[in-house]
Amino acid sequence: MPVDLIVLTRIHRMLRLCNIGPFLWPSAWGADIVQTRDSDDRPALYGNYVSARNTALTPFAVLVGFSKNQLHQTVWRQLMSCARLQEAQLVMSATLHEGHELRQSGRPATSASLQRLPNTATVEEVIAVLDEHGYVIIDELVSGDTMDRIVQEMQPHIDSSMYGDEYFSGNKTRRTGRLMAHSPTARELVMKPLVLGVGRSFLSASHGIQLGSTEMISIEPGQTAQMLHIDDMVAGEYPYTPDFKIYCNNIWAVTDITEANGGTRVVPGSHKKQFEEQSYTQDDTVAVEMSKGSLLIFSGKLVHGGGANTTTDEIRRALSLPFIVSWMRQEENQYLACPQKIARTLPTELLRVMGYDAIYGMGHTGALADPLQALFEE
Ligand SMILES: O=C(O)CCC(=O)C(=O)O
Ligand SMILES: [Fe+2]
Repeated sequence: MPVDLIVLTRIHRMLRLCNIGPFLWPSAWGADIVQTRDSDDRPALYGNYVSARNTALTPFAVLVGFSKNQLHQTVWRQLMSCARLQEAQLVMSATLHEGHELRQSGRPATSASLQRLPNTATVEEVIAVLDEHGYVIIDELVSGDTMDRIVQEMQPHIDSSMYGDEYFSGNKTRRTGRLMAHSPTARELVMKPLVLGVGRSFLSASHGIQLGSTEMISIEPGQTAQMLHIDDMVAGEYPYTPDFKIYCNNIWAVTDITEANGGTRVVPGSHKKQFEEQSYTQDDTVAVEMSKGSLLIFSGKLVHGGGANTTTDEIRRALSLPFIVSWMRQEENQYLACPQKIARTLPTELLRVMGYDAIYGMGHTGALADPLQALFEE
């Protein structure tokens, strides 16, 4: 059967929860789902998985439709009598919904109906659209030249970046990090008042915000669509309410971005639901098309994924510079990704956003000391 990417994401998350496989961003492992019901028509997923540590095929099973609380002893015993489940070395329960029973009604948006604002928009205007639709595009917030400069600054690092994996990061996609160390122009994007203002306002329930990571994502011809996911998943499996906002992504168009060259695909409005309540496919998505210098801002709760590059000769480049709440672990460790020798040359305001701060004491360097003191100590 064709592997449903949402199901695969969910299994991956179950595996991570159970501490199985490399405890990494979804990479370097694969799952192969062979059946969705057992012989007595009881709902279950069976399959084999491989991981970087354990390359032998390992059978696993996920019991579908039962949360841990619902998995009453009797039901458990009944299910465990099933031969296929006994075979599995791993048995997990998940509140998965089978098929696409929860598919959204109505047709997905088309690129003509995407939510866009001009570059004169205010923080309040951006937040209003972001809260309602889960994403917004700001057209041409910086010049095309700015983006060309970033590519020039990053080119040697892009050229030496590895391709990713087949399941999440993309085997025809190069991801390049450490932009704060290598690209003075990318530093300006992080500090753009509108973008910083939206990040602070969107995540205002937290005492502060910080840069979550810096990543140039170059999608090359032949790359297929990335699995659909939410970025909040980096923080774990908690049943976050829609108001518990922790992640605000900013994806800049470094080249003109089209549906054909791999524009990010989003499911408008999906940020209003718990991830577990969702069962979306690529048919529910719309591709974000935007010209070079434009910005896509979206909630960490919005279902999305990189698009397929069906062109033969265009590389889609986008720069992801998300803001996250100040108490969360950064995906890219800014204290090591940007060597201290370079960090000491950067403006204080940027260093604060990179995490050199101690808001409510979190991140202090001893007796509530300001981490900037330690940075500049000999
Ligand atoms: O490349 C894109 O358009 C999106 C990438 C993405 O969502 C991710 O890697 O988390
Ligand atoms: Fe993402």
